[in-house]
Amino acid sequence: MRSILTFGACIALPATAQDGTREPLNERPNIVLIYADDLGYGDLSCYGATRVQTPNVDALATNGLRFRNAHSAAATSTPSRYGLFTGEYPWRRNDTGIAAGDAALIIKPHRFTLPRMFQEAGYTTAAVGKWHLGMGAENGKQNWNERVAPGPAEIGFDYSYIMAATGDRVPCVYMENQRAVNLDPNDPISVSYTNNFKDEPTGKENPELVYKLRPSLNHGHNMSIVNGISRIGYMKGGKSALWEDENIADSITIHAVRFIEKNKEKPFFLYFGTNDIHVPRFPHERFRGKTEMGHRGDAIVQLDWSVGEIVRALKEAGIFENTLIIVTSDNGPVVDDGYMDEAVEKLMDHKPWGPFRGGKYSTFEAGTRVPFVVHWPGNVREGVSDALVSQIDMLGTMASLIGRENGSSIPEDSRNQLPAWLGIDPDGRDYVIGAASSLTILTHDWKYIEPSNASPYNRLTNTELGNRQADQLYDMRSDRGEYDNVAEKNKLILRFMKQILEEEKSKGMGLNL
Ligand code: NG6
Ligand code: CA
Repeated sequence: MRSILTFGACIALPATAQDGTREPLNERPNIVLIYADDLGYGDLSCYGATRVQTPNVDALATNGLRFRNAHSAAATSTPSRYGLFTGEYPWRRNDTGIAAGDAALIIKPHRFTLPRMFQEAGYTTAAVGKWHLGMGAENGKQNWNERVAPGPAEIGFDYSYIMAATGDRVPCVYMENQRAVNLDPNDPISVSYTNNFKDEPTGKENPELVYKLRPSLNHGHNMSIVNGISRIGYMKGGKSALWEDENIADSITIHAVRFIEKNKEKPFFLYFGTNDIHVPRFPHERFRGKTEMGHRGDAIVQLDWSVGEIVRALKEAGIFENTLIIVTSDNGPVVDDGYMDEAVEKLMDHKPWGPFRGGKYSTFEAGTRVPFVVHWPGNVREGVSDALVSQIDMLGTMASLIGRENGSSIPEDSRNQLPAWLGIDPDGRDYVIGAASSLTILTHDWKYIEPSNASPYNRLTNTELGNRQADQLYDMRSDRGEYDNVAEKNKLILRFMKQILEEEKSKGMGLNL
């Protein structure tokens, strides 16, 4: 592997290649990873949306690099985040599916992780916002009234201010450094994912108490009611600590901004996992009505506001130029994901999935093809890239950037794609594996979806899941919408794709890493 210095020397950036005066890459930029939730390829105006304007992300795209073939590691949150932080494909283990709100920490504390690598390099690290990787040592055994460990600190984050799981799952409290914020010790929190607590209202039995957003039929978000919205799971107590959904963006953004202000003197890595635009979508009133698409559109505007605040904080701290910012999403879009927020009714001609088929949960492209913008003035080539890139490479790529590619601890799945991420290499990966209910493999030209007995359609969310009992092969050059299965016509390509997937699988599945 090349060191950062040889990298700088052998791939000089074009702007200065001729006069040769370019400084070597700064090895210690701050890194801000803005990880949106359920934001689709077509949900930003810089990706073609016209029903919603996202000027703050667009500015990063204009002055940075916007990728058109970028992928999350999976089509849902937990496995994508697992891949992002460990550099290992989540499907190598069989317990990285959507985590319950009382799931134990999925990443083993001894593992080498993205934040750990930054820490070892002298960075201060923070996780702010959505976590969804579990907390505590054992499923369902957390005491939410004490410090819950292991958690972010045990895998390398110096500071954390997180939502343990998702907005629609209990416990609905912020955890700062793994302790519930603003908790009254006389009103302790109890959480259960199996039984309700005596005399506690639920969305199912007490719909009259659900005054902000009603759950969609049959999705199951009808258990405990927290501040006017019923959730998945049961909780009681902790009244003073419960979040108000309309304030979540403000709260996590303020904590991210504070972290930036406090740490501006030395290098830091900030993971900022937004709650937007996951359900329940209930943006602050100052964003409501900003689009004609209802809460879903307005939540995109709110997300863009958060991005703007982060940028502003970096500028005010005088470190904007020396910060590499990435904006991306954990998985593709979904319209109705459990609440009657009029997202379906008011979608109009907006296409959250862009030109692709499927969406969140799907093996079709829209499941994992996500917006991906890299901004780093003077170091990233500005424009648009069609390189094939994946979030699974975050660890390998950042290791190269900060000169920490000390080999053995970085899983083989996570590659150094720095030249592609900076816009120097127009190609990126040869292939990337995607994970939903089955595995997929995508090269520049072809997409293969392995046979699966899983359901082809999610009736609740109206998503084509892409599962078929037969092999599927699509020619992405002429059919990026994945409508014409050419598996029968292209036996050689099919065999080749299956072979790569088999080889990847043979490196390990069902592991307990
Ligand atoms: C699903 C939820 C959905 C959402 C998702 C996780 C149901 C029917 N649906 O199980 O509402 O919470 O989990 O989304 O329970 S993710 O983006 O965090 O992966
Ligand atoms: Ca998600």
